[in-house]
Amino acid sequence: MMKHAFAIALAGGVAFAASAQMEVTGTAMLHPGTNTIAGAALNDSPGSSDLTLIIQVSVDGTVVFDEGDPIAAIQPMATIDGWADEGFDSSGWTQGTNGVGYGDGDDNTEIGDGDNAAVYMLGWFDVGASAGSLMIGVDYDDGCVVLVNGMEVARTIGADIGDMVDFDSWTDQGSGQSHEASKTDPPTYEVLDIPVEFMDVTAVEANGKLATVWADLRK
Ligand SMILES: [Ca+2]
Ligand SMILES: [Ca+2]
Ligand SMILES: [Ca+2]
Repeated sequence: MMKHAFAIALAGGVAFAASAQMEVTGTAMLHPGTNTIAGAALNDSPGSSDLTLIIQVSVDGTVVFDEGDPIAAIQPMATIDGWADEGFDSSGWTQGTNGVGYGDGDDNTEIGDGDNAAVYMLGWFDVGASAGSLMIGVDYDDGCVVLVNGMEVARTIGADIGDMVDFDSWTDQGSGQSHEASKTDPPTYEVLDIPVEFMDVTAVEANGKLATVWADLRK
């Protein structure tokens, strides 16, 4: 029910908040078929009483991933290589629904605690024969990093997150960063307009092609 209610609100152009504490950090490499959205929910410092990450994805103005959609989640206790990549095996993770965290009564999948910095969430959305725009909305406490098909596209500003988000990426390691989730129903998202590069390849061959493209860009 919540999902449908929000779709209507979205069509009316409400329930959006301009991004206040987020920045775009990369280009989304989209392809036809199933694409992977990954989010790291990050606490500010040990003992934090709450954690939240809810993600919404819109492609060409249509919501394709929303609160309540299936996700896999984990509270990482060590580095997990490639956790945000397409095809990553998350079958051993908690299977739940978007979003994740604990405290404040705003988490569909309750996971995590104040002794640990991060909770990872993996979800999936379908793209058709083309994709020109990608809007990603996040409602979060205290910080987050968002990746599409394994590449980072957005993160919280002014936080002490390293170059690569990791299991111990507390957002306040001196910066003082903290941020409250909206706790509204439906969520109030901070929305980011993510640059898109569309590759007309099938999901089966996408992994290798995307890796090749990004390796070239980094030269
Ligand atoms: Ca917190
Ligand atoms: Ca929460
Ligand atoms: Ca808080």
